[in-house]
Amino acid sequence: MNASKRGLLMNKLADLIDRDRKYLAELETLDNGKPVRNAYLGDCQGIINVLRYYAGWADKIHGKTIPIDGAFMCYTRHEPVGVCGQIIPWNYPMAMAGWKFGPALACGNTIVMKPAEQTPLSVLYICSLIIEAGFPPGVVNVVPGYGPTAGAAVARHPDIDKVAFTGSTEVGKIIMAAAGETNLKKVTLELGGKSPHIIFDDADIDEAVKNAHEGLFANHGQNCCAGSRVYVQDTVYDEFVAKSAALAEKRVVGDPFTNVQQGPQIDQEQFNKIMGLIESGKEQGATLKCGGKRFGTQGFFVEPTVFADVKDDMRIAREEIFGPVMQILKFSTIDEVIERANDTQYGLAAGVHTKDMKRALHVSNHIRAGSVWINTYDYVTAQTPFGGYKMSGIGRELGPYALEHYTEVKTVTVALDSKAA
Ligand code: TXE
Repeated sequence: MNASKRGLLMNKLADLIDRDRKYLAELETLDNGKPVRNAYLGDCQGIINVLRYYAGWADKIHGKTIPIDGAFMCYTRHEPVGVCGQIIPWNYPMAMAGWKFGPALACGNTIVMKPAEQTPLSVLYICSLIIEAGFPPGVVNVVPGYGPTAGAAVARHPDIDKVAFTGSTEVGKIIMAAAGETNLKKVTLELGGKSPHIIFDDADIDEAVKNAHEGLFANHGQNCCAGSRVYVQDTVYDEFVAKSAALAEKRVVGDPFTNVQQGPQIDQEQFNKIMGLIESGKEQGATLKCGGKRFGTQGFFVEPTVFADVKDDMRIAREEIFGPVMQILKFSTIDEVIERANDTQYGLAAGVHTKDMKRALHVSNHIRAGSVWINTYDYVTAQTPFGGYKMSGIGRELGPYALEHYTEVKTVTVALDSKAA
């Protein structure tokens, strides 16, 4: 179909999601456990924004004419990659579907998506909206199932040309190996993180406490760029720890269909992982400032937890917890904190709080991470690339950068009778 028609269909889909967003938000909360208000305002708006952003790109993806030597004309075509396998996680089911659908559809690809086994409902409902919007049959296919079966089939399938994966670093390696062992399908990965959030003593401390709090506790800590290593300069350390613990204690936990900030963790497995890491923090000598236990007696609720006096080699400072558990570490100098912040296998995101912009830019230049936020945290938009250095991933999602992963570039060279002027 015409490229412009693809854009219209994508906008139509965004309209339909907007029409049904109350239902979709409730479905997301039922499946995932996040507060329904967040699902409505955050996740639904997230997929709408991304679809609209890429709808605008649909008829603006094109090649170049290149002035090569000799009597030739040369141009490039940006063609779709073909069939794109997309495997997504459970922490932001709808939003992750949007990040994957948007660039793939704008570039004219077809999709085989496997949602996470914990959270297939919202994307299955969106399938009905894709039909209603008028996409041709076969363009978007959703195959729910487990990772080692349905997911592995996507990663290994010889007729799938590209696989885009968001999930754990461990499974990211399996996906990449599967592509290598089969048809060398193109691979993009968005994996885990252990992101540093650095607070200098000249920062607005109350603002920094608030940003560090949301940067970690948002989505129950189930966020790949959660600022889970909070480095605070020694001169303001005690004040920062006291205020962070006080804020965490006030966080409202409970039934996500009511007016709370935090619902249950996704499942027993994640709940056990989080509780195990909290225990390791206590055993390895971190100071528990608040939380540290199961919340209530039913379900996978975890008390918002803050650890102080955390050392770089503790498990809670090295492993992705993916839960509502904040680690606060102390530092003295800028060089020291840069070195410690970079001492991780991950490189997804980082934050810096300071009023000194030269210092902020120096830190930002030296941190090996795909996103750096200065005096804010976790501000991700449809227009801006997102992805990881090191073992946090390969490639970028969102913004124009994602389009490169969904196109093949063809160089066409034509012999002429004489050199073009
Ligand atoms: O992830 P998995 P899990 C991190 C976070 C979390 C940990 C484990 O630290 O605690 O990973 O979570 C599919 N072949 N993140 O076990 O297994 C699976 O079905 C193909 C960070 O839930 O990586 C699901 O659709 N696919 C993260 C998706 O991979 C396979 C988000 C993610 O599941 C597969 C989630 C296989 N062999 C967890 N095995 C982020 N980057 O945001 C599983 N899957």
